[in-house]
Amino acid sequence: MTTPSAVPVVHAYPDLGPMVVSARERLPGTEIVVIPDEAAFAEVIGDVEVLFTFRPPTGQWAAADALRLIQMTGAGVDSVLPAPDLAEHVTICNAVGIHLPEMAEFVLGMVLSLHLGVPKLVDQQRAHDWSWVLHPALAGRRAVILGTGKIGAGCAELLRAVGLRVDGVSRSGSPTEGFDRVVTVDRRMEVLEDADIVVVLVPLTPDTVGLVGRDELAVLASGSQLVDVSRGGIVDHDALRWALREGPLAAAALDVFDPEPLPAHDPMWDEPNVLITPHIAALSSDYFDRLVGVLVDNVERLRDGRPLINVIDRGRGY
Ligand code: OXD
Repeated sequence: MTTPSAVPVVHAYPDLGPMVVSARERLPGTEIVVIPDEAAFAEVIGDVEVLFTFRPPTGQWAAADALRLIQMTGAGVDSVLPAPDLAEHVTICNAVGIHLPEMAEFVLGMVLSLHLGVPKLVDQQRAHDWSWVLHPALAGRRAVILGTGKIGAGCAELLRAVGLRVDGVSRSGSPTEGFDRVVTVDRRMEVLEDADIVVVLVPLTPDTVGLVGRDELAVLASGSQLVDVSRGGIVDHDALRWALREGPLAAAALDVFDPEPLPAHDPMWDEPNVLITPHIAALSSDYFDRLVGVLVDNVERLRDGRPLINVIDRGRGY
């Protein structure tokens, strides 16, 4: 390992535009260098001490001799992990803590939009069709949130505010404030059975790939809906199309895909009763400012030898 510098240089990959400008203003005395592309990444990785990034190139960590901190720009760290070639002493931090209230507002907005039949109403408007789309009250129905961390709890609070009962699924199954009931992942069928709304919020790890498949979708209540704001790969899209066409699902709002952007030929674009958004559930005009705040905080902590915030447990993957 090379000797760490007192004031680490921060490298941003790729060019994170206004965030770099803001980081320079808020970290006077710290050099912030932009790595524009993958070729440049390979050239400089040996000198990088702090990396500020969303999707870094893979397979190059063995050369990252000076690296101390990877500060991710979002909650998910699936674009880095697993990283067997990344030295153990490198800390990975995420940006959890800056997603609320906007992400919960987004989830509530999608739940209401699907419940009110907005995709169908928009189609009708385009066709100049004045037909009623009627729906029962949302209050009194039951939602299940897969993932009961900070963001899940924020979503639960808003869903409860419109009269929903909210159950949760988490790794530990521990009772969590804001949830009526929480079960472990292996008991998820107990809460999914007859659920009216499913919100997917778990991180993408080897354990969660395909977590929501045909079995999980088949037991939902007739006329149910699914909102996916997690990562592509957690909800099985073949199973989802089956559940929308032949199973109990009435509608879905999908913000995340694998790959992204969703390719133009993907059949999901044309699926009736599906709302597609371009991975924006957490984003608001304030997100980037808060994100720079997390970077600034962690760089100052690193410089002062204080504990970092939002440290990822590499074994768990979040
Ligand atoms: C995140 C995201 O990981 O927005 O935070 O996808």
